[in-house]
Amino acid sequence: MPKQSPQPAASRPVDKSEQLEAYRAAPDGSDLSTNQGLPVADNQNSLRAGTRGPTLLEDFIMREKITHFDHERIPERVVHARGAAAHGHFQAYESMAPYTRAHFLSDPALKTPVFVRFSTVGGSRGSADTPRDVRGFAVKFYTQEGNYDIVGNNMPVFFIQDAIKFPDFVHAVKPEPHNEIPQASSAHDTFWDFVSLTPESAHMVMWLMSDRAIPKSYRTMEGFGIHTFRFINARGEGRYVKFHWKPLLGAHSLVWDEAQKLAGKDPDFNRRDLYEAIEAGDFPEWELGVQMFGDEEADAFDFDILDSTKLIPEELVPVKRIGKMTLDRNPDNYFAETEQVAFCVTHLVPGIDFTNDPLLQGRAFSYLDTQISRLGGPNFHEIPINKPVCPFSNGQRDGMHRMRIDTGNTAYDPNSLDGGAPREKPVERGGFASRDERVDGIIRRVRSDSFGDHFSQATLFWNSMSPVEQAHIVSAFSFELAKVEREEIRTRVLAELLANIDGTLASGVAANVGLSAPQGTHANGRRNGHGSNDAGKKSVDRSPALSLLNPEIGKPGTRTRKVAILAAEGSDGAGIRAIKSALEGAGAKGVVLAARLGPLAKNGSAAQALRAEHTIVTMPSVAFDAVIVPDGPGAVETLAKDGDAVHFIAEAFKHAKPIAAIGAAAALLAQAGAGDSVGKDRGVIAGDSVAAMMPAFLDALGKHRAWQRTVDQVPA
Ligand code: HDE
Repeated sequence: MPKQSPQPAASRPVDKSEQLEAYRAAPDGSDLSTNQGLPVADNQNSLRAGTRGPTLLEDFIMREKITHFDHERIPERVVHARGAAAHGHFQAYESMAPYTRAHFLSDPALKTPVFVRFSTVGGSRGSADTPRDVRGFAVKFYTQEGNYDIVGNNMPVFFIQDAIKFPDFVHAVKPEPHNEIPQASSAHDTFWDFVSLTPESAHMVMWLMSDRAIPKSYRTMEGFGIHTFRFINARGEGRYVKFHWKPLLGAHSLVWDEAQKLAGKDPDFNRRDLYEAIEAGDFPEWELGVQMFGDEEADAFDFDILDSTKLIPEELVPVKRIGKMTLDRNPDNYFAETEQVAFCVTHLVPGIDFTNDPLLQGRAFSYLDTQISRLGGPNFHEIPINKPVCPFSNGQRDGMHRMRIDTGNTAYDPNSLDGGAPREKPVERGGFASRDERVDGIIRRVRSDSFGDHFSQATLFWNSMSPVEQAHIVSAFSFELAKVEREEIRTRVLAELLANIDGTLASGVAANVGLSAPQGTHANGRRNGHGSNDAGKKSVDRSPALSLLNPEIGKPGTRTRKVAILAAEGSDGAGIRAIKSALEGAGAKGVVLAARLGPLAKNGSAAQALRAEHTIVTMPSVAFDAVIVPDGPGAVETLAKDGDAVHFIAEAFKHAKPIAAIGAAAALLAQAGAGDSVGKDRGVIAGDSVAAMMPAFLDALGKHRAWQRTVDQVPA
């Protein structure tokens, strides 16, 4: 018998970047070769019989190259196909040991590497970043006890309560099967058909029609684990937990017209923003928050904590911020990392466990299963981006693309030949144990009565919105339903969903889609009746934490804002410099745009050294947070005659963005239809000098948008 060799697993935890280093291949000036290392002398011509003759099958060099190319694609994710990702780390603020034995949450000195993938849900891999959609927010923690994934979204609830409905929901929202239209949009018959027949979707549909569905940036999105999970401490004591990610820049959204235009003008808008922010050293940061509660509190809520169509209002259980995640490194290779990363809700660490949420239970099956077809077999954990940084060892062997060369001849447990290794690790020494939970019941297909209230929280969401956000929700429903071809579906959405949520919402949308406002069937699917609070159950009528206009959520701030400076030959160079430095001082960035690239003046003036960094048509107003037009002899006249420049300002006005003009440039405000708003606290500022205009401009910039502006009459 050959001598037994030790298990080959790494013997110590490693840094994730250090681990990936072993796989990185930078161009090193080496000679061109085949995958077998054969040096290639001619990469321009295939092997031919005669100069004008047929190509020979014998040309194995060409065949290897084309065969590899033919297989360059893997199946895209069935949902969340379009995404962008980044590396970073997580650090706890304090030890969470009283609540969970998860090691990565136990020590504030510990930096745990993370890889985070943001995504849209409905669109295919090549679709745009900004459709109205849910965003995925999936975090992989490479902990020293194995990989832990929080596979969440940017909304705290979901469309359905039971995993068995997921294929139905996804088939309804995806492009229709007969013509594969529309791409990345819920504005079509099958989606609204399904949700109008599925009252449990009411709450999530409200989120989808809200501004949360068009985030300005991945960096300004909240994230949610959605389901109720469980923390378990070293004494085996459990409590429920909901996970939240709170962006330090605050949560901000686009406006719908802007989102649609971006889908054409810069389909990579969110992905580019994430990439560029990290390259610029503006590292995105989120705090991890937890809502923790016990069985008694869970029983006191007027909803079931196992129902993923419900959230726990922060006013009932506050969010405790327990640590910070910073994303500080872009992937080296999109395919190797962002495409091949495999998140699974079953990637747990000791101290964190599931609950019986029927949606989560189904997910616990789905994620591993999907990776097997997407990544071609059961060994996807060996792909560098998926590989744990801690040692791992077991008797699993072989399969497609096995990388690890297991030596020795024991792939079974128990064994005596390899000294019994690898051995189980008892719970006391850190082994994972599933929760102890008593379950009594009859096996049957059933939905708990406690899941029956489908409308109270949809109404809560509506009531928690500011008037501006409510107006956006009415517009969003109206837009989507106006795209629904069948009137009976529109009617059903109004009667079965909206009228049961709020009468003003229903009548507002009905008027826009040419239907009369129906009466709701309130008794159906609302447990307590609107706003009431019977049976001593805990609930709230409003949750300020749900509104983006709450300064705690949509935090004011100028950091990393991008401001267009519209210039032309003759623009005041000193003024532009002053604008740029004032913006930099506020952590924002000014970008000079003109009709043409290059110097802004022929000679002599201060503007000569200034160059247009982009042209007005390649960087449209939708790509910026705000716009400033500097003064300058001749420049203002040039801009006034440039339709693209005037449209730029008008569009920024339409999208409620801060606008400032200096000196004679104020005339452009009037030309763009923004003149009446000057000096009326509507984010339109005119000043004689940069110094005079800047404080009011920065204040408006920090507030994200000037919602107090009326823009309905402004052409889009
Ligand atoms: Fe997913 N989901 N999902 N999902 N999900 C996938 O896994 C699934 C659900 C979420 O960036 C798939 O690797 C089922 C809720 C994110 O790679 C698949 C159900 C939430 C991502 C899958 C749900 C999510 C996925 C497709 C109902 C928020 C992207 C490709 C029971 C908490 C992760 C893949 C990434 C991806 C199944 C519902 C979030 C098919 C069956 C609820 C962020 O396994």
